[in-house]
Amino acid sequence: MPLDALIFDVDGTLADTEEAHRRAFNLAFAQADLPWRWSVEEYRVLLDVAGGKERIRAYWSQLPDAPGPEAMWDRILTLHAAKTALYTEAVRSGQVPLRPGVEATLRSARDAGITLAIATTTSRVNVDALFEGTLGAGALGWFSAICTAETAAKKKPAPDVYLAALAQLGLPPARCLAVEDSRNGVLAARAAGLEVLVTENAYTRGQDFSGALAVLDDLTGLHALPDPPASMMGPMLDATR
Ligand code: XBP
Ligand code: MG
Repeated sequence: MPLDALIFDVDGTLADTEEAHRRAFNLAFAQADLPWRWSVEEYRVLLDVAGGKERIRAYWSQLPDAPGPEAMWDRILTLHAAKTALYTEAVRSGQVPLRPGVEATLRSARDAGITLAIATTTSRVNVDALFEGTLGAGALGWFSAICTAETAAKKKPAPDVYLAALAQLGLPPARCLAVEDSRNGVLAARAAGLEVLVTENAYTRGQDFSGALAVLDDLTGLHALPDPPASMMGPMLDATR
């Protein structure tokens, strides 16, 4: 069946943002006089929890000085707001480029008349900042639906953000393809009834991507895709040949 829409995850898929997230978390912890510093290895494990606020809660909850849930959540909201300010500042200044093949894929999909959408667990301001620092804010207009943490309270691996994107597009899942970088993303997309293509990265390499149509190093490899998804993406791939 030909493809009507591509629905993209953001973090780790459009850009390798997780290092910028990790540094922003650590800076926010330092500014708040907290001794926490997440190493790359520790952060790889923490990424199993989608969403920055939820990630801090999962980490803090297993420390001996963890306060009660309400006091903890208040503190987390303040910490996360500081982290978001630091992250958006870094990303808006162009410190994180798009991953290889992303811009070409977006442009060829548009040329082929394929609708674009975003389904991410990150905050909307983070998506805006990434585009401001890369393709320019105008490219946000390329997407017919931008569904974020504010759209769906239940984060990946729950399907909610993908279901919201499908509802906004008014399309059935069979006519869309999700592009993801993580196991949580694959589970979310599959639970929403979508086929999913994985572009793995340093943080997600080696995860269990069962259920994905294909696993690529990055989106420069689209022409070498097996069938499906090659047949689904046919018109779009033809446009770039
Ligand atoms: C990525 C995330 C995000 C970011 C942090 O998941 O879990 O939470 O790490 O962003 P996915 P916030 O790529 O599957 O959407 O701090 O704004 O939550
Ligand atoms: Mg991701």
